[in-house]
Amino acid sequence: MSHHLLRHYIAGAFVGSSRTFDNVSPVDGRLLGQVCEAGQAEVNAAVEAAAAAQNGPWARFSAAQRADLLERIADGIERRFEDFVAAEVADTGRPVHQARSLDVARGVQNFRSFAGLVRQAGGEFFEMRSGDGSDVFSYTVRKPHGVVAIISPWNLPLLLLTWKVAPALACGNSVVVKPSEDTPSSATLLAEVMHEVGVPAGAFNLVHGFGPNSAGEFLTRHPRVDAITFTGESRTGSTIMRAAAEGVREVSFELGGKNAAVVFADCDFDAAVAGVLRSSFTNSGQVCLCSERVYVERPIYERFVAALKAGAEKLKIGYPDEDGVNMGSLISHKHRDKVLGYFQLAVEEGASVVTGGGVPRFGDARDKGAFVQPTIWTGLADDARCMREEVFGPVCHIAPFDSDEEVLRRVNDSAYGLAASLWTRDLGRAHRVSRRIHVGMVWVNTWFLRDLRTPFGGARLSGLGREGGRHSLDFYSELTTICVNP
Ligand code: NAD
Ligand code: 6OD
Repeated sequence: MSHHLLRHYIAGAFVGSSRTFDNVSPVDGRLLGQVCEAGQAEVNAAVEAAAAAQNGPWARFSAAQRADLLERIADGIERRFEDFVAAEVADTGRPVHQARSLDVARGVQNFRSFAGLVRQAGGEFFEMRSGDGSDVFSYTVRKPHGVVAIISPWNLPLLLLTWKVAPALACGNSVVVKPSEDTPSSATLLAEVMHEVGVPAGAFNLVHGFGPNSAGEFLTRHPRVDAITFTGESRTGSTIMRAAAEGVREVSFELGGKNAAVVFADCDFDAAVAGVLRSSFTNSGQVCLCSERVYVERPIYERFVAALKAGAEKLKIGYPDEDGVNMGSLISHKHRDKVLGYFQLAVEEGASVVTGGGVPRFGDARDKGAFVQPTIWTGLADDARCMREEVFGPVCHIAPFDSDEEVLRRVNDSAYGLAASLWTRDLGRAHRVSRRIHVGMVWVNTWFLRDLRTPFGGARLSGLGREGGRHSLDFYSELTTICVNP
């Protein structure tokens, strides 16, 4: 990608602003371009454009027309598929094959999936006999909230943004999106696609910028925003919730995790090793669903630690387009400092470093990048900070356990509650254990496999509400009950 200036998209036009910030490659520190930073004026303009669209042509789109539009957006992303891949790779340093098979593919799928759902969505209908003997019927209609603010993180930029934009538009809302300051590129391309396929002016608006005292805060505090949907850190969720309290706006939060993988002695051993390798190190551990706590039943503990170590040491770290590369850089040097801080803290807390724990040396431009080694710890106490706080890097701790009750207690002993994965051949045990884990999602003998109709979200510090399928339609619409006494 050539040196660029990424602009906002407001009221159907690309607009700049006087303040800009740098867009930097995490692979080698190269300057990719500049990004405009929205101030209060740009955020006001975006919100006003979104509100105005609720009284313009966009408001007259039927559900079927909105579904057609979503399909055209999906087609538009597919037409520029490789541009999206390049944008995602440039901002994040992830392997090109991952951007193709996961990030951009899911961007397309999110629009197609919600197009199908909104075409099928109906309301509820009830009949009753009133006191005077007449048959009364009640039914529900779905209406948009109005203006929805969408704030997204950097770890799966297009996937997580479109996961919210698609259902919000499907329900007829206007949106103002603010991508992470670290990953502005794919959101800008999405705005170009919106423009190309004729999304009515004001229905989709994009502002770039940071969180506190910048575009994110201005957006979430704006009184004309009717609902806020946010993916990111739990602490940011609390801050946004306080902003949403003013005006009692709806919120939906997908927040952090400290997810457990539980490996029972009766598992398919090789599948469990491959599965945990994926769930701990995919996207350099920067997926909210990654397993940072691994519990292995004692009879296979030593063998499992050795096998995961061997697997982690075979992972190829490098440039996004290198043959056979498995892991790219972290998102930024700032994030690497945080991850390396935990690497040091783990040692201070008594961890044995089974593998990794540092920075790989390449002897080329990648030494200026934000790489870290895939890392495995053992020996930490359950109350160590490294066992309780989300690191969000390529790291897991492995501990042995002796019984279902013991592992359930330890898995549930967390302030977070996003996801868990179980590895066992005993499906009866899997059912019994799954329902007792306090999380939003449990995978059995797999990880990250998603049917987009299922509810997605977390308990405790991991979030508020569920999105996915009809749960998204419920969040992104206001239901009105109409009761008719004929
Ligand atoms: P973050 O909370 O720092 O930032 C997320 C977004 O919020 C960014 O766009 C940022 O600019 C904005 N923001 C920051 N402060 C704000 C404020 N005060 N007001 C309004 N907006 C603000 O998170 P991150 O570092 O970008 O992402 C990583 C985190 O996201 C991890 O904790 C990860 O677990 C979590 N995450 C959760 C899920 C999930 O589905 N549960 C998915 C992906 C990531
Ligand atoms: O698959 C999804 O729909 C989803 N929301 C994934 C979240 C991943 C977190 O990093």
